[in-house]
Amino acid sequence: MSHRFTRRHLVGGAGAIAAGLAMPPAEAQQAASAQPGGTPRAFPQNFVWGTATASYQIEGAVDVEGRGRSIWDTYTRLPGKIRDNSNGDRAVEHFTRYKEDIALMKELGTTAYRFSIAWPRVFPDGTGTPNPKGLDFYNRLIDELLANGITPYATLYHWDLPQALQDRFGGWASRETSKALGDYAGYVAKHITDRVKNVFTINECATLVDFGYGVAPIEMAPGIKSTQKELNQIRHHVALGHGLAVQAIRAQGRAGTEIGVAENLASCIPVIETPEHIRASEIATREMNGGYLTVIMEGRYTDGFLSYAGANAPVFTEDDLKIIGSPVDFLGLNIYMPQHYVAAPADASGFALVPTPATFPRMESDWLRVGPEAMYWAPRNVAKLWNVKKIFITENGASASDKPAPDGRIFDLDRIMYLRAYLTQLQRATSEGVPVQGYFHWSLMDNFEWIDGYEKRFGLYHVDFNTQKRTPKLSAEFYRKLIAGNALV
Ligand code: GBH
Repeated sequence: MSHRFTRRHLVGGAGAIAAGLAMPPAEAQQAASAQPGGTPRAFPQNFVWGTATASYQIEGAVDVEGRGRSIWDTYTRLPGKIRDNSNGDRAVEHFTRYKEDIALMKELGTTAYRFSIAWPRVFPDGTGTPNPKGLDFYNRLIDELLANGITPYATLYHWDLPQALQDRFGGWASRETSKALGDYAGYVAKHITDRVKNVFTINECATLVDFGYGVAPIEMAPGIKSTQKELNQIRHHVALGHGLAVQAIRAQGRAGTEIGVAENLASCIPVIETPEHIRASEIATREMNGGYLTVIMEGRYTDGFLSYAGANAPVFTEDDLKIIGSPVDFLGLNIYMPQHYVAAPADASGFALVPTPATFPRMESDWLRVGPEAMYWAPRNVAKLWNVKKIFITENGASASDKPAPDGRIFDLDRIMYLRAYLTQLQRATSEGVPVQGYFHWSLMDNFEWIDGYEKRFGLYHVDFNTQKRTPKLSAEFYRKLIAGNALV
């Protein structure tokens, strides 16, 4: 049999045929219609479509306008910690290129943007006197977003803790840091909630604790190894910091400001969708998130959490629990993968965790298992357990090799596969009434991926880290089409 495909048929190569993949400008947009003969695949009206980023991963400009040092400035200097020995000094120069980046958001058709504020820009010493220029950049950013019809969603703490707090208090090992987060949150709320109506306190309590202070071989800043006892106390301080921030924003922000946390929850998926496994996945969701979401939503640690911790349980007061349980307006869920597959147990323990087979599919990052149904079960279980009325998917996305074709275009078919599969499950959730009101794709553009440096790319836009040129990947086109029709494509 002869080879039917020649170079002529390869999109992106020299002499390629166009194959309809020209990434056309906005006027070519067409509203996607419901699928012929099938389920309508639309999202709810007014569904919020956005992208997400974080300060240290994109801004650069680490020593301008009075910014203090963060634990990531320190950590990236330690030999061998970052895969390519890089750091966020330059990152993707968003600090100076923010207008260009907002134009990309507009090109996608997004109407919302989740960014984080660098605490050490605002309080270079963590506490005390605010830097008068600390919020200038964010004010420019917010104003430019609003001028472009993009609603800002601000995260106060996405891991760039002021180094001063690490030096003075050991970071989250002390409740002084929880109090400092509250003070910082109140100050920021006072200055931005005239224009920013949606605020997230902390990004991924679980990640910053487990990898920053944990016993896991993989670590993140500040890279401290703690005992289980210390770790539970650190967990408690982070949850307390969230609660203090909620209270400070309520006290100092404009009335009507909506607040939540953005948590990388332990998503728990029923192994098979039968009533007994589904019930087990609900119980597991509550217990496996005992340190953050559950205590935040219930204002108490579960018996399971406390008995599992035993002598290593955190020391806390009733008042702490009241603060942690301060009512929130919504929950943000960062959903990348299925953390646990759960089955009904043979005994009375409520749930059993089923080990993940080695052949489970993954994206480019080793940890990133592809389990689209996490996007259904996580919000569904959270809404059911705590009667949550408003959920945002604050992050979802995937790393891919993203090698440009000879003509420079990037056909990230694997990212599109991932996205379509996850968004199909999200649409399943919204069509059943799970109250997800928006989705923020991680990430707008390639950026500094923490310990992976610049070696893992999560963007809808490819960034050439030498020239800083942004190029839309095919997934940007996919997302743009989906947003235009507010339905799966
Ligand atoms: C998010 O975390 C972060 O909020 C964001 O800043 C980041 O860029 C994005 O994901 C992509 O990574 O021990 O094998 O699990 C997602 C949760 C938890 C995933 C820590 C990576 C470390 C490797 N992350 N985890 S592993």
